[in-house]
Amino acid sequence: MKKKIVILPGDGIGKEVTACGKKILEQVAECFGHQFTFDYATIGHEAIEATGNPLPDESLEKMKNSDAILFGAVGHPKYDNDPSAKVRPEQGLLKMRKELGLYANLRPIKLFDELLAASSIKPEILKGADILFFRELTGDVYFGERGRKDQGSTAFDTMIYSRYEVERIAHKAFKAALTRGKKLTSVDKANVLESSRLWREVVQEVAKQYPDVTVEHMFVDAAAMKLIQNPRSFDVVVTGNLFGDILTDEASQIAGSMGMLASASIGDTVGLYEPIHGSAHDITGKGVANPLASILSAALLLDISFGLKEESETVIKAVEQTLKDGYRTRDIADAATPHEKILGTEVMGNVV
Ligand code: GGG
Repeated sequence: MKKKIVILPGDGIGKEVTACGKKILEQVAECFGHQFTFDYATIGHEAIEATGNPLPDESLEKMKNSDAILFGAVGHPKYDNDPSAKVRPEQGLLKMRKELGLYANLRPIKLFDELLAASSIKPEILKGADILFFRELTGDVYFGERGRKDQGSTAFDTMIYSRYEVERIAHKAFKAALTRGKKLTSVDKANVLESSRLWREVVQEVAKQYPDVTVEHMFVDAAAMKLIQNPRSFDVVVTGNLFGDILTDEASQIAGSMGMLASASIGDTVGLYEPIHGSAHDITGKGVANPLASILSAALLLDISFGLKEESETVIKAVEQTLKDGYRTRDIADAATPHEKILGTEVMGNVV
């Protein structure tokens, strides 16, 4: 198979982990006789420094003309302490999602048995937890009208959803539920928010087309609690952009670390694959970042964008074996991990 992949390392540890994800794709191409060609593009802080634009047109063009995108992360601490900054790295990420029509963000929350001890949640509550989140990605407060009034002393962001936006992600989530445990939890805040009342109404309508799927509706505050209290009660979860962003970071504790969670952003065109973690400038350049989320993102890419199920499974099994052999990056090590088995980013990637 011949495919063009755009590598979009971005900022901070994005560069370090994406190098490992790319290496895995090269290995897969070599072992299975595929021809993958790679091209690089810029985004985020790096792109602002070079061009003044967090998502240069050239990057977008390369992505539009590719078969899949492997992305790292965006962000830089200088913007965190400068709320007045007009141009920010995250704008590149939002623009990319909108321009490429990437409305469905799949975030599998899978706990490898070997990491039971790395989680802060009790093993007996956790064992066997396996959740697939669908986070809506191109609506909500991220894209609603925002601004300041009263001479800047009042700020507002608008939470906005249209029927078609809810419908299309609901269909994706229901279809996934049919291939798994046939249970779907839709998370909203319909007791308070009008946009959530529309969300619930539309999910209820779509549900009629999937009579084999059991549906429950849950308020986001209750879902946040239940995720930690009884993670095994969830199968597929569908929710909006903001709630999904927050809940999946929380759910990373089920998998042991943010460094373990991969994601796929899909829509009607090219697919984009990235770890859910950000640029983590506190550890950038130290060579300690966990590359497994990027490697598992590469596995999702092989499966979803290229339909290469065996290749994807092989990558996941390699990650599993690495963990079985006791190798850890420091975010997933525990008190029992021998010092010599705690590896840096590059070596961990090479072991996989
Ligand atoms: N790899 C994910 C990433 O770069 N996250 C940084 C970020 O700004 N995320 C906001 C979002 O996902 O909406």
